[in-house]
Order: sequence, then C-alpha cells, then structure tokens
Amino acid sequence: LFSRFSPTAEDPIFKLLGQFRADQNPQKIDLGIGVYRDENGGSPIFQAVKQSEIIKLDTELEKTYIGPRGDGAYIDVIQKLIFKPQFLAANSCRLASLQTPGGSCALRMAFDLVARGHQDATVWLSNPTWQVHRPIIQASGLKTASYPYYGKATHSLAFAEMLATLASAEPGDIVLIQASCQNPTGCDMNPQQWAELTELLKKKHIVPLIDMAYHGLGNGLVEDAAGLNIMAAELPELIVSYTCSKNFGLYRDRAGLLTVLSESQKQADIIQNILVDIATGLYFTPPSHPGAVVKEILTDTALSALWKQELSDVRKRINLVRRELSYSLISLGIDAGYLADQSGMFSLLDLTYEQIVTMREKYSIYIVGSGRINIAGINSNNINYFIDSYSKVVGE
Ligand code: PLP
Ligand code: TYF
Repeated sequence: LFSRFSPTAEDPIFKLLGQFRADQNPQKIDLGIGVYRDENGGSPIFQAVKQSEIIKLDTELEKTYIGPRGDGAYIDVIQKLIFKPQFLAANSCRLASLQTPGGSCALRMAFDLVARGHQDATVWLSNPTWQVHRPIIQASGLKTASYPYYGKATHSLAFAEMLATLASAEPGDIVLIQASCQNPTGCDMNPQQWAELTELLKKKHIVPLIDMAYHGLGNGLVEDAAGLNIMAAELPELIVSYTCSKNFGLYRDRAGLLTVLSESQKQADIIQNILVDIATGLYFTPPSHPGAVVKEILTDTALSALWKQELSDVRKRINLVRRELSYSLISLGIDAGYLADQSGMFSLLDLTYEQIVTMREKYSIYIVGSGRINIAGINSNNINYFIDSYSKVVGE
C-alpha cells in the first residue's frame, strides 16, 4: 500500500526554521516563522498565562472529555472579546460556535461545513495570503480562486481591483479575509473599505470567512475587530475563525474558536449540530487545558488587566521596530515608508528570489521565499546588522 505514495513538499516556513537552527553564525537572524519575539529574541510565556496555568493545575478536578463543542464558557468569553456587546445582546441566538484546536482547525471545520452544504462553492483567497490556507481548503474538497489584494509597487491595498474581482463571485461563494495584521502583507482595510466590501457581499450573497489570527497585535483589541463588527452588523451570514496562538502566545497548546452567524436561531441550531458532527468525525474533542487557561484570564479582573498590558507591550514593540526600520532604511535612500504604515508582525520586502537566497547564504538572515519578514525578529542587537546586510544586497 505505502509504495503507492509519492513524496510531498516540506512546509517552506518550517524548512527555513530548520535551516536557521542548523546555522552556526552567531549573527544569524530568524525573520521566518510567525512567532512573536521580544527584545531579547525570545518567545517567553505570557505572565498572565503562566499564572492562570498555576491556578488551573491547583484547581482542576477531572480529566474527562469536554465533548466536541468544547467549553461553553470559553466560547462565551471569546465571543465577548470579538463582538460588540450590542451585537451579542441581539444576535447571540444566531451564532453556532465550537472550541477548536487552534485556528487552522477552525478553518478546516469552516470549510468542511461549507462543503457539506454547498460542494460547488468557490473560496476566494487574497493574493497573497497565508500559504496554508490553500491546502486546508483543498483538504475539504472545495475550489479556490484568488482576488487581488496587494499592490507591489505601492506596498498597499489594491482595493478597487479587489472589489472588481469579487463582483464576479457567485452567490454562496466564500471570501476569505483576515481581520487584521494580514499575513503576509501587513495591509488591512480601513473601516470605509470594510463597509464598501460589506455592501458588495450583501448584494451578491457572498459569505465572508474572517480569519482572526492576530487579534490585538495591530492597533488594539477593539480596533482589530472593527471591520469584523461592521460585517456582523450588516450581513445575514458570516463565519469567524479565531486563534489564541499569537495573542495569548499559546501556539503549541491549541486554543481556537469557530463561530458561524446564520439568519435565524433555527438555522444556527442546525449548524451547531452539524459542527458537532464534523468535529466528532475529525478529532472528537478539543484539548481542554489551553481554553481553560484563556477562560481563567478573561474572567479574572487582575489576570485580564495583566494580559491586556502584556499584549499592549507586544503591539508597541512591533510598532516601534516598524518605525525604526522604516526611518533607518529611508535615511539610506531605500523606499521603506510602508513598513511604518503597515500593521502586525509581517511585511513584504522588495527582494528577488536570488536576493533572499543571498540574505540567507551570505548573511545568515532567514526570510520566507515571498520576501515576508517577521518584524518581531528584529531587535536593538541585530537591527544594524540587518540594515547593513539588506542595504548591501539591494544595492548590489
Ligand atoms: N490564519 C493565519 C493568517 C495565520 O497566520 C495562522 C498562524 O498560525 C493561522 C490562521 C492558524 O493559527 P493556529 O496556529 O492557531 O493554527
Ligand atoms: O505564517 C506563519 O509563519 C505562522 C505560523 O504550516 C505557521 O502562521 C507557519 C507555517 C505553518 C503553520 C503555521
């Protein structure tokens, strides 16, 4: 049986991480994988998480299954973090939700749900998007198409082109949008653009799937959810995939959420049962611990304040590095104003494939093949080396 299989390609981001780890150069810099790094280059556990884990260790009484839907109280606190209170007061009966093992799994569940009801749906992906979106969609058997999102020359959103292309989508198609801190471009829509896109989706009966992987890492918890809330207030149907991987730093522990907004409570009840059915067929029950840790933080006033402070520190550091990088490169005559304007951990640098290889092989600076850098990989110890190397490579 197994001789039938041919090899598949390794995930390029993890491949790059392996190369980085094997590199002996003490000046090496990892700008690859999307993991937050602090000023010392480490990824320490949030203090709020550590404290919550200690409480959980002391108070957890059993390890029995939490069941396919997960913990209802965890679902409630995440929904409160995402949606405006007025929206939830009027519409929570229209929501069907599931605690999931991270954001990737929430996405897979969302596509499996769509495929059960509408096998011919096309999922529209931004060009470019997170490179794992496509394989997750293909695993659910749905078709993909792409819409313009980013103008390389201007380093900004190609909004008019995006709207023009999405106008050709069919009713019941899905458009995948990132809520904030778009991976890999760092370019997000402003509220006016969210509203315009909402109008189009409403008119054409297209359903948005909003992937929220960097909630609070851009401009703030409320600000990063503003576009999503514009859509939720206007549209009959919407899907949200959420992950606590980045904003709680829970990467390996796997805490996520899938929330589906439908037209009525009756439809939401049907969707809820289907989601439970799909989860049962895939993994049965999500891990309890990371969700319990998040729930503890969000229901405890002191822990919640501590977490918000830590998240704000993360955000401030990312934005500080953005500005420093931008100004230093501009002072060398390199067009880099866009780095300060974009948001979240990622931006695309103007590098050819050959230049990316040179950055890696000659300077031990690890950048994803698209030119994507993790801004948080830069700190005051390595910024000068980075700027020096980058300016040499682009000047050659
Ligand atoms: N969506 C985007 C845009 C991401 O960058 C990530 C990153 O990991 C995810 C979803 C998935 O998150 P998770 O690690 O929780 O599966
Ligand atoms: O884009 C990133 O770097 C993160 C982490 O297969 C990641 O989202 C990278 C590759 C992958 C899963 C997650």
